[in-house]
Amino acid sequence: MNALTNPGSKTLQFDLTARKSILTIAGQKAEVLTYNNSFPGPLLEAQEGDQVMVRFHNQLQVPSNLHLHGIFMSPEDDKPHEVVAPGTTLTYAFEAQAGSAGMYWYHPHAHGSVTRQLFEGLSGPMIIRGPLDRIEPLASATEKVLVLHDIQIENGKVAPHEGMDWGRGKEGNLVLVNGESRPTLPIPTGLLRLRIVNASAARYYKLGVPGKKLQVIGLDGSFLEQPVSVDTLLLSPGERADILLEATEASTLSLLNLPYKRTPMGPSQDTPVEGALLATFEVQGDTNTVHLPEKLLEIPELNLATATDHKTLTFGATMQPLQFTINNKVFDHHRTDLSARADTLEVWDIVNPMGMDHPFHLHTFPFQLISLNGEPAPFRAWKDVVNVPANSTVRIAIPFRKYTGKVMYHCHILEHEDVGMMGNLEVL
Ligand SMILES: [Cu+2]
Repeated sequence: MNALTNPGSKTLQFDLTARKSILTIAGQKAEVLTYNNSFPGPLLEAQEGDQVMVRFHNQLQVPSNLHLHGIFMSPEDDKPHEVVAPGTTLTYAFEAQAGSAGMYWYHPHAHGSVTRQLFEGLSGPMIIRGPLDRIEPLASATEKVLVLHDIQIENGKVAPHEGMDWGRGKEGNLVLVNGESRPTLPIPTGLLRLRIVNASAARYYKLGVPGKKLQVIGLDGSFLEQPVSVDTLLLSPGERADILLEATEASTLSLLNLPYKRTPMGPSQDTPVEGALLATFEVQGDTNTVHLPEKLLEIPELNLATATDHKTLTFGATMQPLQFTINNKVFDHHRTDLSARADTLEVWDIVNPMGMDHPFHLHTFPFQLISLNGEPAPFRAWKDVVNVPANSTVRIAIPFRKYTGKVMYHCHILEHEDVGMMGNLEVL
C-alpha cells in the first residue's frame, strides 16, 4: 500500500545506544554519556513519506528513554511516560508525514533524570526533508547542522549540579557546537543554510552574525511562509532555527551568542556585551550572487472564533523544597491535568508571573504563537517550544488534529521539568 501512495517512500531503521563513553572534549578527556559513542549523537535523516523506526538500546546503568522532540506522531508511539530499563531496548516508530520537513532532535525524557542525562551528553539532531529541500535555491545551499550543547568538565567527569543550579538552570562553562569549542568551518561562497538546535539543558542563545542579516526560513519542525529577515534570533532550550546567510564573497563570518537576560541575575557571566564566539565560517571562492526563496510553506491562519476551549496555564515555584509548578501543581505521572477534544482548536494563555523566562514545550501537537502580552505575533509559524519571558503572557492556538492520547507539556529548562514543571494533557 505504501508503495502505491508514496512511490518514493522507504522504511528506515536507526539504532541509538545510550552508554558511558570516554571522549576528549575541548581538549579534556572526560567520561560523558553518548548515543553511539558520539557527542552529540548522530544526525538522523528521513524524507517525508518515510517510515522511521528508531531502536533505542539503554546501555546505561539507570533507566532512560528517548523523546523524538517535535515529531508529529501518535502519543502512543511517543510514549515519554515509558522508561527503558538498563540493558533493554525500546523501538519508537513514526511516519515522516507530508508537510513535516524541518529540524528535530532527540533526547532522554525519563522524568527526574532528564537534566543530568542530557547535560552529560545525551542529545542528537534529526532532519526530515521535503520537496522544498529538493528545489532551488535550497537544493544547492551549503547546509551545516549546528547542535548547541553546553557542558562542564571537572576531574574527568561532567560537573555535578549544585543546589542553586536546580533553580536557575545550570549552564556549562564549555559552550560547544557539535561537541567542539569554537569550531572553524570552511564553506564555499553562496547560500549558507544553518540548521541550529538548542540542545542545552538551560542555556539560551541569542544568535547573531555581525554584518549579516539572518534570513530565517524555518523554526522548530516547520518552514515559515517566507524568509523573515532579522539581526538576531533568540533560541531557548529545545527550539530550532533554519537560517540562510548570503555568503556571497570570500570572508570570515562569526556566529555569536549575544547577551540575553533570562533571569533577574542578568545575562550569563561568560557572555560579554559584544557576544561570545560560537563558530567561525571561512567563506572561500569566487564572488557570486544568491537568491532567497520567495515562497515556502503555506501556514493557515487559525480562526480563533472557532476555539472550543480557552485554558490558562500559570507558572510558579515553591522554596524548600524547591519545586516548579504549573497551575500550582508539581508533575504527577498518574494525574491527568488537562483534557481536550480531538479535532478541535484551543487557545491557551501561558502566564509567567515569575522573574525568569521559561520555554514552554507541548508534545505531539504543533501550535501557533498568537500574541505576547497582547501584541500580535509578527508572523505565522508552527512551533513546539515557545519562550515565555519573565512577567509575560504568551497566547498560543493549538489544533488537536489526527491523534488522541496522553501528551506532556513542560518547561524546557530541564531542571525545572525534573523538579515538577510539567503536566499531562489527555486528548479524547
Ligand atoms: Cu522553567
